[in-house]
Amino acid sequence: MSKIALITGITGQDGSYLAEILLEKKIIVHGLVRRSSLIKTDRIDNLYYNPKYKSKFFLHYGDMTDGLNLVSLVKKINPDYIFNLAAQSHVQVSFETPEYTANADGLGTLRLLEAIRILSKTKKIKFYQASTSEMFGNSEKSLINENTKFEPVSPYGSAKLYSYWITRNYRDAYGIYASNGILFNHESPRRGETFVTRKVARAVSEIYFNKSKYLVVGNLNAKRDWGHARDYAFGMYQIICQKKPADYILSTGKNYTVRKFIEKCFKFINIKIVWKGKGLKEVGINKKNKKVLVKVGKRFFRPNEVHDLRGDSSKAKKAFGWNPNTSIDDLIKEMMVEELKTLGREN
Ligand code: NAP
Ligand code: G4F
Repeated sequence: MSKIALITGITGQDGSYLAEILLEKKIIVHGLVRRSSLIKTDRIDNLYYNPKYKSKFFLHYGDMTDGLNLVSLVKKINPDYIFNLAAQSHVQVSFETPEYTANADGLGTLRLLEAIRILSKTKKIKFYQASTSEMFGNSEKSLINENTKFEPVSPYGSAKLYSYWITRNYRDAYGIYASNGILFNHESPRRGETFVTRKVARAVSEIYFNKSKYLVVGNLNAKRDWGHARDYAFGMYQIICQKKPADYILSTGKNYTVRKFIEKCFKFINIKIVWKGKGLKEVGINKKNKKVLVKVGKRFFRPNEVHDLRGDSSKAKKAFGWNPNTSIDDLIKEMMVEELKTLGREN
């Protein structure tokens, strides 16, 4: 008998990669999709309309803020695995919608865990929670591991920390197989367009095609540990395959500033950026023709910021051999090639 998985957040970046991996592993995949006035299944249409997966891939309307809906879906689908990836996942937006973020990202997890408990599935269903490096805030200046203190500095980080703990609580109290993957930033051509890597790749490609004059960003000096979403989705699958539930960090162990990421994307189109000025007046200039290609905009700064994130994933490496296979340069290459291809087609 094939195993059955339910993925919340299946229409997102990670959900789409995870669905591909599970289907390849012959697992039947059910996904939770929010109803909206526009159809937003672009990232999974290749699976949904693939005849190969006709009786293996199913979508259901639902929402993390609707507990009755979650209980009835868990009952109907009767999954072996639940991957809880659904979230309002944008940190800056969480400052503007803190209550909604707490509801979807925090209480949503509780609703799913309660569904497992109420339906007496505590011995059947394995649960994966999409936890985040954002929960650490600025508590550690060097390498972060599973024992590092949590000190979130955003409504998003705080809501996710509640989910992290409620996952552990249900594991300890009810014996549910429930694990946290504490993932550092991971990107891809499928990344949402308002996250910094995709925004930069897109803007640099637009500049290449003369569709845009310059890029406007916020904090150039924030450092992130950026990996590839495909590698991290495989790590999620590996985490849920372990004999015993536990919490694991997935990260590359290397980090770069937003500034460096921008320089690397411009380098891909043979432009060298030099920086001039300070703070909001700082600009990135094309060394060759002195044109301003990067500006700093106040609106992209957050009320509070995580300055520096770098993770130690040695626990995952030791337990199941997980490795972030994609270097930052290969990640940028893939994102830039995809962006240039898409814009080239539109030209
Ligand atoms: P994403 O692209 O923003 O996808 C989020 C998904 O959640 C989308 O499918 C979205 O649906 C869905 N969703 C949002 N609110 C919902 C609600 N109320 N009910 C049902 N579904 C809802 O995020 P991602 O990058 O794939 O990340 C996946 C998960 O990992 C998230 O929980 C995120 O917080 C966490 N995480 C991400 C990273 C990272 O670097 N990517 C790092 C650590 C943790 P729509 O398509 O309808 O918007
Ligand atoms: O790409 P970002 O918006 O990602 P952020 O805030 O690190 O959050 C992502 O990673 C978390 C894991 O640590 C996930 F949990 C979360 O769901 C999400 O996937 O911003 C990265 C950095 C920040 O320091 C931000 O201030 O880039 C800085 N930044 C500078 N200019 C910008 C911009 N971020 C965005 N989104 N847009 C800018 O123009």
